[in-house]
Amino acid sequence: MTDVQLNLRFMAACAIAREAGRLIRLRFDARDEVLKLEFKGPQNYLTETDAEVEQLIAKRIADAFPDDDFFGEEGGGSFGRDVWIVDPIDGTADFARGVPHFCVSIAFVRDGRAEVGVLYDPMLDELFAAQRGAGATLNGKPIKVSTIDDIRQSVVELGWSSRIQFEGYAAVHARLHELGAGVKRRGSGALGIAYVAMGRHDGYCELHINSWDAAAAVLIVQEAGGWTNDFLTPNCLQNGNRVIACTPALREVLEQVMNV
Ligand code: LIP
Repeated sequence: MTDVQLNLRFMAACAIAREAGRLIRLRFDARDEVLKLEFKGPQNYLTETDAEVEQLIAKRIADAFPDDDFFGEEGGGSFGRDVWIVDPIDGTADFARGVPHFCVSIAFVRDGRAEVGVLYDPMLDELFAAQRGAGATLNGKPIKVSTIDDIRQSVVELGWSSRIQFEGYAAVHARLHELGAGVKRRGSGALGIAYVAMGRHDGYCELHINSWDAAAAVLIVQEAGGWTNDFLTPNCLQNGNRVIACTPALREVLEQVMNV
C-alpha cells in the first residue's frame, strides 16, 4: 500500500470521525426524549446510538474503500489483511448517563499493525489523530507526552470493567496509591490513553480492554513519543489485551505495578 493510499485513509478517518461525532452530539443533546438505557452485561451499557453511528461509519468506509474489511464493537465483522477497527462510542456508560466524556474511535490496521488512529470527542470538539511515522496531532497541532519521570508526581488513569476480577484492579490501584501516583478512573479508555499522548495524564493502565477501544489511541501515544506495551497482538484483535500507555520514564514502574 502506497503512502498516498495510507494518507487517503488517514484523511477519510478524520472526516468520518467528525461526521459521526456530529450525530452523537445530536443524540446526546436529545437523549432524554430518545434514549432507552440497555445493558449488554453488568455495567456494560448499550444504546441505539452506538449501532446507528457504527452503521454510518461502516457505510462511509465501504463506499470509500470497498476492498477493506471492517470490524465494529456492535456489529462485529471480519479481520482481513486491511481492516478498520471501530468503536462508535467509547465511553458508552457516560454517554448513556448524560456525562459528556466519550469519543468515536477509528483505527486502520494493515497486517496486524495500526497505520492510522483517530479519536473524536464531540463534546470538547477534540480530534486526536496519528498516521504511523507522521507524528500525532490534536486538532491539527502536534502533541507530545509529558516529561513527568517521577511516579510521585504522576497522574495515572486506571480503567476497570466487569470483564476482570475486582481483586486484580484493587491490587494495581493499591500499588499505584502506595507509590504516590494520582489515580483516576473515568469511562473511556480511548480518551484516557489519548490524554497521555498530549500530557494531560502521564499513564493509562487497564488489565483488559478491547482492540476497538484502544487500537487507535495506542498508535496516537506511540506517535506522540510515549511508550506502550505490545498491545495489538494477533489474539488481541478479537479478544482484547491488557494496556499500558505512558511517558517513557514511567515504563518500568508501571510494568511492575501491572504485574498482577
Ligand atoms: C469502555 C472502555 C473502558 C472500559 C469500559 C468499556 P465502551 O468501552 O473504553 O476502558 O473500562 O469497561 O469497555 O464499552 O464504552 O466502548
